[in-house]
Amino acid sequence: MALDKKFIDQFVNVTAYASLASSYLVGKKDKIAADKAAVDVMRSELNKINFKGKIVIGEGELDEAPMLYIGETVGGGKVPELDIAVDPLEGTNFAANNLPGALSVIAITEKNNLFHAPETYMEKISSRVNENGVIDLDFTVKKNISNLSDYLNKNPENLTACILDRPRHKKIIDELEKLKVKIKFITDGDVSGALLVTDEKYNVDIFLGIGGGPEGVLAATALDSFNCGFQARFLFETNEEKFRAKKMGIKDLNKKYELNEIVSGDSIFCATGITSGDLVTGIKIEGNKFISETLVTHKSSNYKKKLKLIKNINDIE
Ligand code: VTB
Repeated sequence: MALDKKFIDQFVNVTAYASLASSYLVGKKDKIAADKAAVDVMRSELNKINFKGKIVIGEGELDEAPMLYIGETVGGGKVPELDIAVDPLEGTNFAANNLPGALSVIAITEKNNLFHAPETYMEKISSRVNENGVIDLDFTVKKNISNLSDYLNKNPENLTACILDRPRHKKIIDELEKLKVKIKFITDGDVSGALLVTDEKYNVDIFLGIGGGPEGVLAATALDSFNCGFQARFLFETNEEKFRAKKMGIKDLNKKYELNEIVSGDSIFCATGITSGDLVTGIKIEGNKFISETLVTHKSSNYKKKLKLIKNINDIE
């Protein structure tokens, strides 16, 4: 079954209002307050929508987060039953320091169609290629770049790879440099990083590296609508992480996940800009009005759009 189109505007409102709430705390050097503002509003907006949602990716486990915790039920109705992944403030550093790229993100599928990702690191790879055997998490960087170069008919020196700037990526970065691939380093925010492959205008051909698992699931939802390729593998550092993963039902901790094992069926994805970044522009306030921009996808209707909303701040209950 497809998700009703009426949900598109309703979920856009959720991330737009959460972004507005967080935008008042931009540049205040307080990550926790900026996150809390987005969480509170996201939760109350979700509860105004007529559906029964289960948070499968949220602010943490019940013992870690009082709101939008994993397993929490949201929504003001009994049907339809949907799974929800949220990242009310993706890029808390960006918001706290008034840097580009802070987003409010949500992904929705029908019940049991969204992966319940544990709060661990995830090795990820995304590109515009959606065919088996071209880009693969198990290939070397060299092989992936050479395949991508053939596939896109571009020399490696004309390819751009996006990666989080972290010491853990030294080997990948050294390899990319050796191959003369251009690198777009991001300091945070790999939901946006992974999505820069969705349109040639962003000038990113491949995204790779290790970031958050929950962020990977969110990005995968949008990548699915853009018909892009994505693969992932969780990385567990501690025994506690392994234990939690097993408790969540993950049997093979080293499994490589294909996109359709992370998200299946119909989906809606919304990412609203809090501060302006590569993907969307941030919240602007003009007098009584606020302007937001949201990247929205709805898989079954092939809807992919950047929606600008202009709303009266006083109209928000
Ligand atoms: C990752 C990434 C996120 O934080 O979770 C990162 O997926 C934290 O990574 O997009 P480090 O532990 O290396 O700092 C973000 O960049 C922002 O939430």
